[in-house]
Amino acid sequence: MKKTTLQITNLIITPIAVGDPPLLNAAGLHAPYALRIIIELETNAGITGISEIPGSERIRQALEKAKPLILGQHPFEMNLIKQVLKAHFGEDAADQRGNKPWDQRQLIHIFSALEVASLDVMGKLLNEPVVNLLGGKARDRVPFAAYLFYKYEGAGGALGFGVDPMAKGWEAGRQKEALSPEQIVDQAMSMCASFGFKSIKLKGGALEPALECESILALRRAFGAEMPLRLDPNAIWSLETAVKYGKQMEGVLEYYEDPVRGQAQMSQLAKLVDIPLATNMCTTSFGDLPESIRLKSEQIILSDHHFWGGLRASMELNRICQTFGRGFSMHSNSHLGISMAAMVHLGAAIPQFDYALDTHYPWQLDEVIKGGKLPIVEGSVEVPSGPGLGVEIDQAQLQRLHKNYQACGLTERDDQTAMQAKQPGWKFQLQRW
Ligand code: GKR
Ligand code: MG
Repeated sequence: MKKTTLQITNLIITPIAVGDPPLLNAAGLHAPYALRIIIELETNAGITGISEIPGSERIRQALEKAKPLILGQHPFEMNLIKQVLKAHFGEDAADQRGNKPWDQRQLIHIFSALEVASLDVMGKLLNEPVVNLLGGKARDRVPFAAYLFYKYEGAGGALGFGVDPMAKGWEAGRQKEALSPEQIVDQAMSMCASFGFKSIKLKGGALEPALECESILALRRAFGAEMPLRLDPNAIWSLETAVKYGKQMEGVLEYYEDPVRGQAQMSQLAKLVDIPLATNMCTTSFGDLPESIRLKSEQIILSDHHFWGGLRASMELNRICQTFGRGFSMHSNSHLGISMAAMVHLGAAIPQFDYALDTHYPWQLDEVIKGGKLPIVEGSVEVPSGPGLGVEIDQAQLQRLHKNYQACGLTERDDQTAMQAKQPGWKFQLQRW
């Protein structure tokens, strides 16, 4: 009997806009909607694989251009698909990442979208969870950290800076202003009470460094030494500032994430401050690793399957970190449950698990998967047990969020413009303090 070759028959690319509160960072302010793209990769076996990546009109158009190149390809032949994509789009140049806290490379987004969807197809065909395609579970539950943000009051979405007075618990907590150390402690209490997180990360680079350092010390007083704390100024501090405040946080921070810009400055800082340094901005691709190792610029590399070329590439990164004595954790951006499921499968499979992973998940109330949000209990998420990613698209929600996208007028993430609505004339700076 002739075996029918498995083929990709269609790629459905749906941009969506997800309600996001007014969170502050080094690049400005989150707009009321965060953009994502949902991918459905259909095959002639009647099986559809899904994935989610950060949204941008530029990436959506690139995905549309990639579509005719991958139709008819075998969905497991990702090495070949990568070659085809590289031949068409060219390699991402290092400077295409951009100088913002998030990554703007094109090929890496497209490849990650296709690789996760391909693994979902594979898992569904074999009736096995994605974690088993990555070598199987090293743990059943994956720990995440509370991710705190300075913020203006507001719920995001259609409410923008408005608040929903009927909200309760964390839904009310996430709307509150947080511009002082006391308000950050309140935010942490509310988030940890709702999700049971056992580590805390504070997004810095938004307010005066002295206030951000004081917020970390206030969190330490409130939660005690058993709660690991991290601060991430997104590379916007000078070396002098990073040393000054780093000294005050020695023995308090679990790690110091991208306080300064570039491997050379991180390497200098590592010699001056006794806190492990972590990065998702200075070492962001395999090509950056030799210099990171040579300069000893970071002790912890924050992977992100959306930006490191998928789940299998992130497994490779984890092994490289093990080989060179580097810690490994995971970076995030505003996201929904398909990305969360992929992060959980990866987090369950990595041999070396050093630190609770980042997630923005509690900040987004919207969801695109059936059954609503994956529960975070005691700070961790159970690996979905169904085939593939173990989550399915709720088509009604997908269409609702797509309508949000069409209505909101946003086509790219632009935190500077969102910030200018609050502070006219505000400009992003490579080094602010
Ligand atoms: O969501 O504002 C944000 C963050 O600043 C995000 O864009 C960063 O990429 O969380 C990220 C980080 O750790 O740098
Ligand atoms: Mg970071």
